[in-house]
Amino acid sequence: MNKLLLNSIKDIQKKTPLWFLRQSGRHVPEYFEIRAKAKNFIEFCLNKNLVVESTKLPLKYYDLDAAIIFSDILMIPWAMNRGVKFVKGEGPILNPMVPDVTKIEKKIDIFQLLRPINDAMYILKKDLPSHISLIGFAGAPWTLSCYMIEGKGSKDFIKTRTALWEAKKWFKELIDTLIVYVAQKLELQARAGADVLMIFDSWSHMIPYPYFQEFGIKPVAKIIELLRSKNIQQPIIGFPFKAGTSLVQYSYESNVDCIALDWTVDLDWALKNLNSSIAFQGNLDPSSLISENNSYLEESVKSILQKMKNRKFIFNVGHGLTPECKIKNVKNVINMVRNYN
Ligand code: 1CP
Repeated sequence: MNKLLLNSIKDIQKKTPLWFLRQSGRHVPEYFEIRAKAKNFIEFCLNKNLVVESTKLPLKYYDLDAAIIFSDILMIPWAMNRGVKFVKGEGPILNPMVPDVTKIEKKIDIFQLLRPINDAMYILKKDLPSHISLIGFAGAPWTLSCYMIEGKGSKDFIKTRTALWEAKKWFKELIDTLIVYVAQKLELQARAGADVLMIFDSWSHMIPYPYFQEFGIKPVAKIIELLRSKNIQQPIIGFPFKAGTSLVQYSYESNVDCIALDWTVDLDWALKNLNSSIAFQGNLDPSSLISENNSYLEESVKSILQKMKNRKFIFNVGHGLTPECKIKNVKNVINMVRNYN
């Protein structure tokens, strides 16, 4: 079966595929009923039936070209025994790692610990209509290290940035370990039937410029090299969130097949400056999906489609849908993209 999303990473298509980052989450009403069936968020992500149900949930409402496996980037830190918990109203909490002091766990079996993801993917592969691409994903080593060192989200990740130069040997060891585990998590999903793999570097804008190549680009290139050496050929979407001008180097050196662009990126600039051989994904501002007044939303959708006309392109938001986003606005966007010529 022809999958529009896969085709559009390889070549320019007449039609534009679309899906939405965090499409399965909290803006869909039944999400809470599904989540309530598990004891906590980690148990939710480890329950193959609940994972299947929530991955399929957005397809009940929307005509989409992809389903993203319901999971979280913090399942790798969980597997590394970092005590990951999701606390209501606070987000994720981990046992913080102390640079140069905390021992780095190197002997875990990702394939065994994350087996429910494998099992859910096998079920999804059978259940999903064949035109829909199934997306597997992982967090990039830098973003995972941010959560593991800080022990939670942060507005500036100062402890992680300091570790870059104060505990460089230890920090490199952590990143090198994460490269292996991220590649294994992606391998597991590819072998279980993922059509596309995505690497989220949600905190790439926290990397100080002199370190961007070493910790924002090289780990991604290394992960892709490891996957290709195991004959895993699925296309890779990289998402260096808000990386600004560093997107240029990332587009040439990370070896991703598609680069996801956040809502701060000027598409004219991107067309001029980024590697023209790779596909783009993005970059609608998810906040435009909140309002009753759709004029800015409609203007943005048209402008994105117009600019990306002669480009390998996947329509998406420039970051995750938020709980406030309205289902009718998402439907409006889908109609516009489907009817665009
Ligand atoms: O459509 C989907 O919802 C797909 C599943 C998915 C994905 C791709 C979830 C479920 N999380 C993620 C990735 C993820 N998790 C990222 C990368 C993408 C991004 O930047 O948004 C990050 C940074 C996380 C970490 C995370 N998970 C946070 C912290 C964010 C921060 O600002 O520090 C939080 C709050 C979560 C919980 C989570 N993960 C997923 C959902 C639906 C939720 C909300 C849990 C809930 O309230 O029920």
